[in-house]
Amino acid sequence: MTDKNENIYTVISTPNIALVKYWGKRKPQQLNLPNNSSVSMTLSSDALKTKTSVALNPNSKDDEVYINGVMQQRNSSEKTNFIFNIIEEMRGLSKYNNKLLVVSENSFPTGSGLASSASGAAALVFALNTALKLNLSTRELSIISRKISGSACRSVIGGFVFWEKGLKEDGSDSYARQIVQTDYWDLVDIIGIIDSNTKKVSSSEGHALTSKTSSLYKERIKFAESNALIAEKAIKDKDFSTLSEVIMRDSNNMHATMLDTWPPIRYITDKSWDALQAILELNKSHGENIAAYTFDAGPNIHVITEQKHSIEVKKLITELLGDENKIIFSKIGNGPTIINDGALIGESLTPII
Ligand code: 2P0
Repeated sequence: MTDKNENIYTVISTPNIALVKYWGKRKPQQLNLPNNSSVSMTLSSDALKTKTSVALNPNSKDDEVYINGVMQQRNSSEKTNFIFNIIEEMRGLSKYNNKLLVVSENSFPTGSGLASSASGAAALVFALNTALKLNLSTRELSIISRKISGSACRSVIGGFVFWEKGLKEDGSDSYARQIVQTDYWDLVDIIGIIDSNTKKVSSSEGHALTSKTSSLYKERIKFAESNALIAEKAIKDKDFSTLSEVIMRDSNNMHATMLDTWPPIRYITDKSWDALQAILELNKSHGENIAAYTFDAGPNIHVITEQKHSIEVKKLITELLGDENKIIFSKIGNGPTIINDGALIGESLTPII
């Protein structure tokens, strides 16, 4: 399909992996304002990506949103409402008064702890910005995408990223900024898929439950805030020894508060733990840290390492999982990319359009 349509704008965006994690929200919770700052690496688009097209749709009665081929109904979930609200908010900033069609597809399972919402929200906000000719700054796009999904505010920027927690109730000082750009340091993320099924407790539920019930959580906020600052410096210094320890301990700490939640939440499985142990053993055998494990709200292991160690790490995780197809290899990415400003639309999207 090669029809040219001047009214279709397509953006490719990617997830990010948090090296220091966001877990728990301050009030007002619907703005996805974090209790602590966090640090991430934006992933490259050859690994995991979301492709989102926005079409100006003047003859339609209503805005239409399709995610992975499924038409989204307003009010069907909190997340869907956020999406429709953001469309309205961004249209309100523009000169365009008619309806929009949004088609979004992930190259990876949604809701499995692989940050599909971060990637999707960043792509949507970028595509709307382009389609509606808003010319918003990266900071403004970060703030808007945060309202759909907190971690999305980090995916609008490439390279290494710091999300300032901010203090204001309106969220105007809670946005992501770049620490250093993509090619500053050649770290990679080797992801071992331990389970790609949808998680039982969504991140949104988890954020709320942990901050409300975990007795360890107050300490977590202080620990994570200090970790974010240490990680930022270690990245600027390319100090893998310091960064790797912060990454592993911050992940441990977040999962400890999850276990301390009532009723308890456990995202990592026995197999995740085996993989964690294998990374500790690997570091021990080298006499220094050459790799750091981290787990998000899911069982899949992310191993951060320098490119020079990536073959050894990949081999280890492949042996552990017994299947090369369960490994996703990602470099650091540049953030959202506009792929066809008014040009062609990809084949996979055409049937729905
Ligand atoms: C993070 N996670 O920093 C942490 C680590 C999961 C564990 O951000 O409710 O999907 O949309 O703001 O962003 C997942 O939470 O939650 C997350 P909402 P989000 O990446």
